[in-house]
Amino acid sequence: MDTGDDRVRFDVEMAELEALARAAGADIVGRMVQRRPSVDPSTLLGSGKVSEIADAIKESGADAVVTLNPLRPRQRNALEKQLGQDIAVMDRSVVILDLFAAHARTSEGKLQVEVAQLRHRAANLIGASDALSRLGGGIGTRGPGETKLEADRRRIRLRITRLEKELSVVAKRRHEQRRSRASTPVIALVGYTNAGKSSLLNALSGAKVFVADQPFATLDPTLRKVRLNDRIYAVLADTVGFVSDLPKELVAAFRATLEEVVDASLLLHVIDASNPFWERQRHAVEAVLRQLGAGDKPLIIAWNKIDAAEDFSAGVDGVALSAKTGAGLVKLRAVLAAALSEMGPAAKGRRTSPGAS
Ligand SMILES: Nc1nc2c(ncn2[C@@H]2O[C@H](COP(=O)(O)OP(=O)(O)OP(=O)(O)O)[C@@H](O)[C@H]2O)c(=O)[nH]1
Ligand SMILES: [Mg+2]
Repeated sequence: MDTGDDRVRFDVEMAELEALARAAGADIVGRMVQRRPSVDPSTLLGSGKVSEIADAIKESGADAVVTLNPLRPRQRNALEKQLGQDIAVMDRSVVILDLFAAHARTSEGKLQVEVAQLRHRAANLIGASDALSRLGGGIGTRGPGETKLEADRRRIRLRITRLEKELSVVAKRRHEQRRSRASTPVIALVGYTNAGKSSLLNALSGAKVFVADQPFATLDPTLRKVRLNDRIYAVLADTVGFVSDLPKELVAAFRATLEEVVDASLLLHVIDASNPFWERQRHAVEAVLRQLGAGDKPLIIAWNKIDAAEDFSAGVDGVALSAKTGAGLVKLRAVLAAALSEMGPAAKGRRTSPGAS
């Protein structure tokens, strides 16, 4: 095994986790690494490492611990018990859910995040209840907390059902809107978070969509009509960015928003060519596209940030450009127009009808 590669990958994943936590509002006061041949199934970390963390918490006054590895409910409970109940223990998925909750602006976005958080909580409750019922089984009675857990679970399920009903109303409205602009083909911008999708939308359309050097600046979809040449117009759809291992609850909750992607005539995959790990990011995006059932859609690659990329050569596929300096945008418009005219009327006729999923 190439441990050098592993270390680089680990450093990248840690840096990304820190960026996610910071964007969710956290201050990072320290980091710790444990190298183990295998993960402890009950606490994730070895007991020596846990007491090291407890010391670091005392010293820094931290009130939360974030793990890069996914935490099972049982592991999280054990860690919280050992570190003290006022220390929140969470994994990367929870950080991403928090970040989405902090950034959601529209009522639809907020509803979607709440559904994702509830689903996540329900999954964690099930784990906790398993532990309790095992305890209960041991002494021949039902676990003392079990009834409450069942009630909690029921309450969560009811709330999810209610929220999903509200969301389906919003989704229907969105569907109507889509139908009303069915004569203009839609190009969906997809890409890893922070790749420059919103910047490219702004550069192509003159819009002033929020752009920031932070993950998940965009959560709610934005649509802008752009002129590609004197005959061809398209609607550009800017949506939420992807990351590797996007929590499955989030993908499910954002399915309606991501319908723009599934429904689009053409995908424009924006890759940050200045990022040394663009290849890994590209694969993560392609994995989410497959997860959404959009893996076979016509796709053009926009190699963005070439102003900041050293020695960049795009090769044959895609267009090298910079949303910042405007380099390559003339070529991009021409390539998009050509792709749409090649599709002919099919480019406009790909809208799904209501009821079809
Ligand atoms: N140097 C350089 N920076 C760029 C370019 N395009 C975008 N950026 C910067 O990259 C950062 C992210 O840009 P956004 O447009 O917000 O990226 P996004 O893909 O929409 O990101 P999310 O919505 O957070 O997923 C910002 O700091 C931009 O200023 C470019 O062509 N060159
Ligand atoms: Mg954006």
